[in-house]
Amino acid sequence: MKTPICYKIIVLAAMFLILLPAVVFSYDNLLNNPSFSDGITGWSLWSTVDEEDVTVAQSGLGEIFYNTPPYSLEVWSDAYWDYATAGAWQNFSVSPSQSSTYYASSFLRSFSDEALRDGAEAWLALKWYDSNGAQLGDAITSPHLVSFNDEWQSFQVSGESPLEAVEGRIELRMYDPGMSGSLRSVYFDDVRVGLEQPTTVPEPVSTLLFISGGATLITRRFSRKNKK
Ligand SMILES: [Ca+2]
Repeated sequence: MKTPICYKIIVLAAMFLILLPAVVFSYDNLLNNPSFSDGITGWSLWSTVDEEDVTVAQSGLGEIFYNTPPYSLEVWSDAYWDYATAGAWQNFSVSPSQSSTYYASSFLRSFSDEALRDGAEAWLALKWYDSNGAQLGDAITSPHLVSFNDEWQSFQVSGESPLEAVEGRIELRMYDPGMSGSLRSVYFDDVRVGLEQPTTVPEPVSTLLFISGGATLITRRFSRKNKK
């Protein structure tokens, strides 16, 4: 016996309702230009020493220099007389008068020929600010990349926003203790800040497969019932 049309409609409506939030959450990112496809738009760059020695710039010289085409962000240093910090930051709005957990992540890569080493390192930092622009508490930091990895590796940090916070800030940081020798550099790409933990975000494709599998089971069950 054929499956009644009303069951098909119910199954399709259920699929739509389940899939909708899954797709929305997958793309939840509070940052502007998180993959540097629009250059450094939306990002503020800083360097504590001369720009000729520490540089922060959009990079897209070739395939290995980005995680997603066509660009990434490069931070490099050859300062040898003094320590330096350099990087990029971007603010994002937080829910007012509400404490929420924010999850931040970025891919980092350091090449062996310009390796982070001997104290030169890179990491992510998450900060909170009140309505007067004053920082609330200490920065929360991700694990540090302290040597070359020669691959795009995801680094993550999460933290709860204080009740008084009106803004959060994600920083992509590099520290160089100041040493002689060849360059130290690190690349950042695909930065994300969101209210959903990246590892638990359902992927649209797998969600679709899961739902279509469930829908097949339901329709089969209905057809079986109708056959009885
Ligand atoms: Ca990119």
